[in-house]
Amino acid sequence: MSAADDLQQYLTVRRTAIDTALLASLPSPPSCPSAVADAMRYSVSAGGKRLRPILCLASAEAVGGNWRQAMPAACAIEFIHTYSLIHDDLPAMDNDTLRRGQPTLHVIAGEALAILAGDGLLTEAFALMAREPRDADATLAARKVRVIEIVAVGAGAAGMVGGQAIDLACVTPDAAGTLPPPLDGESLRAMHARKTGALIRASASAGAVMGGGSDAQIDAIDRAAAEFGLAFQIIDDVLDIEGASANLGKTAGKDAAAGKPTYPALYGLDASKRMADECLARAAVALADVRLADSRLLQIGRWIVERSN
Ligand code: GRG
Repeated sequence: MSAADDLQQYLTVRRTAIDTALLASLPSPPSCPSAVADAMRYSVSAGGKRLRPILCLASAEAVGGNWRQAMPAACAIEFIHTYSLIHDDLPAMDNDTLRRGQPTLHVIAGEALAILAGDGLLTEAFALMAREPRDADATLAARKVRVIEIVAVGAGAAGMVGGQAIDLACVTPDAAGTLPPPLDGESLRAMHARKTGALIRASASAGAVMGGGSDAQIDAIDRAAAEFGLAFQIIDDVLDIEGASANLGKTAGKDAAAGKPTYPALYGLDASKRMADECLARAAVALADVRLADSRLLQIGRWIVERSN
C-alpha cells in the first residue's frame, strides 16, 4: 500500500470512530430539550474533516499512549470547533449561509437557537472532559485536569476568542466610518496563531498529555502543531482564492472580497504555498528533537498542506 493510501485509510478509520463518539457524546432528550439537542446535532453531524480530533488522537498514539483515552478530549475539541463555526457564521460576525456544504445553523433554526447551540456545545465540551474517561485512576485524573486547562486556554480569550476579536476589529470601522489600517505580515501571523492556531495546538497537546507523553514530547508536539496551525491557515487563504465553493463546502472568495488580510494578498500565491511548506519543515525539526519525526503527525501536517477543502 502506498504511503498516501495508508494515511487515507488511517484517516477514514479514525474519522469513523470520532463520528461515532461525537454522536454518543451529544446530549439528547430528556436530559436536554429537543430544540437545542437537534440544533447541536445538526452542526456536529454536518461533516467536516475532523482535523482537530484526528490530531489529538494521533498525538496520543505518537507518544505511545492509548488513543481511546484521548477520545473525550478529541470530541470536546470538535464540539468547541463546531461552536466557533456556528457563531462565526452568524449575521453579527461573518454572516455566512453555507458551511460544510449545508445551510448554516442560523439559516435553518434562527439566530437565537444558533447562539444557544454554540453555547451548549462549548459548555458540554468541558462536561465531557471532566466526566470521561470514567473511572480514571489518579494519574489519568491528573491528565484530565491538565487537558481541561490546555483546551480552555486555547479556546478562550488568549486563544481562539481573542483571535476572532482581532479579526473582527480589522473589518469594523470607527465612528467616522474609517477602517483600521490593514494588518502587516507579523500581525496577521499573530492573529491566526490565536484564531485558528491555538485550538489546533491545544488538540495536539491535549492528545500528547492524555497519551502520557513526557514534558519534552508534549512541548515538541505543541511546537509542531503551532506550525501545522499556521500552515493550515495559509492554505485556507490559498483555497479561498483557488478553491471552488462546492469543494470547500463554504462560500469561496469571501475573505478577499471583504478586504480581509490574507497570506496571498500580502505575499502572493506562490510565496504563500512556499511558506506553508516551510512550516512543515520546522514542524519536522521540532518532532525530530524527540524522535517523533516518523510518527503519523508529519503525515497529518502534509495532509493539511495538500488538502483541497
Ligand atoms: C466565534 C469565538 C469564535 C471564534 C471563531 C475559527 C473561527 C473563530 C472562525 C472560523 C472562521 C474561519 C472560516 C476561519 C478559517 C479557518 C477555519 C477555522 C476553517 C474551518 O476549519 P476546518 O477547515 O473546518 O477544519 P471543517 O468543516 O473541516 O471542520
